[in-house]
Amino acid sequence: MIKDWEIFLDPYVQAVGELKIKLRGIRKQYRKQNLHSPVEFVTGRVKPVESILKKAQVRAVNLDKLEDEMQDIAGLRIMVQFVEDIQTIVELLRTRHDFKIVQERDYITNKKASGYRSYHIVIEYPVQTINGEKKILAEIQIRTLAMNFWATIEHSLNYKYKGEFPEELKIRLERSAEIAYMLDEEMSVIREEIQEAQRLYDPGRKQEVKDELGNEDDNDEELKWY
Ligand code: 0O2
Ligand code: 0O2
Repeated sequence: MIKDWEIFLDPYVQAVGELKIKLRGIRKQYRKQNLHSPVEFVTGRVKPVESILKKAQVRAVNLDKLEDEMQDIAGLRIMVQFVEDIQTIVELLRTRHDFKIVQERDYITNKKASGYRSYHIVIEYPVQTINGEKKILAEIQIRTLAMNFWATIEHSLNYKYKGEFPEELKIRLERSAEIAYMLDEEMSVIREEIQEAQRLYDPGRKQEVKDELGNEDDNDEELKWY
């Protein structure tokens, strides 16, 4: 039984903080070289204790086995503009030496029954603690902006209906997932034209370097209206 959640979750908090900086760093490097970034923005969170307990109960996970059996206590999300960017990121993550990929789940080719699409990568990440190195599991979800829009809406509705959607709502959600995917496909068709336009007109880029050494903090740039 976990007596002190704060101590248990500490390495996860550290991992999410470090991984947010690292993954946001990918975007910064692409943009500084004036290249299309496959990363649009990155978010992360440590799963709240209440959600851990609920998921453990539903999945019959023994609390003593959480470290091995709950892969998303540390969760990162990478949002991308185009479906093709997902593969670019997956390949980039596979080449890294600062963590080990232990599982990949492709819910883009194999969407979930709900309509959910995303690419999930589970990593083993070494956290340096005062008691030595501790390896923890973290889940990185990679999805387009359209997939994220759908998942966020569906997630809120899930809270309301506790997964038991009325039939009509279920059908509408499935249908809107398909429409979101059609939007992604349409955007892919005109991807090169969009990227060319973004290269020509990108007012956000110049404001990124905030000191002489180029050390910005780890925050995402503000979303801007053009
Ligand atoms: P809810 O309940 O989902 O609405 P920053 O200051 O930007 O460095 P910050 O503010 O701590 O960091 O958070 P960040 O990184 O911008 O994003 C936090 C949000 O990320 C959370 O929203 C989560 O919804 C979402 N999130 C990111 N990764 C995951 C993940 O792997 N799984 C899940 N479930 N959510 C994720 P809220 O508003 O805190 O919560
Ligand atoms: P949260 O933090 O509230 O988002 P499985 O055994 O495969 O069903 P597992 O092992 O947890 O489940 O892995 P999975 O399905 O690869 O990833 C689970 C996470 O993916 C969820 O976290 C969601 O963030 C996201 N997800 C999966 N399916 C759906 C879906 O139908 N709709 C939405 N909106 N998100 C989904 P949690 O645990 O639900 O928690």
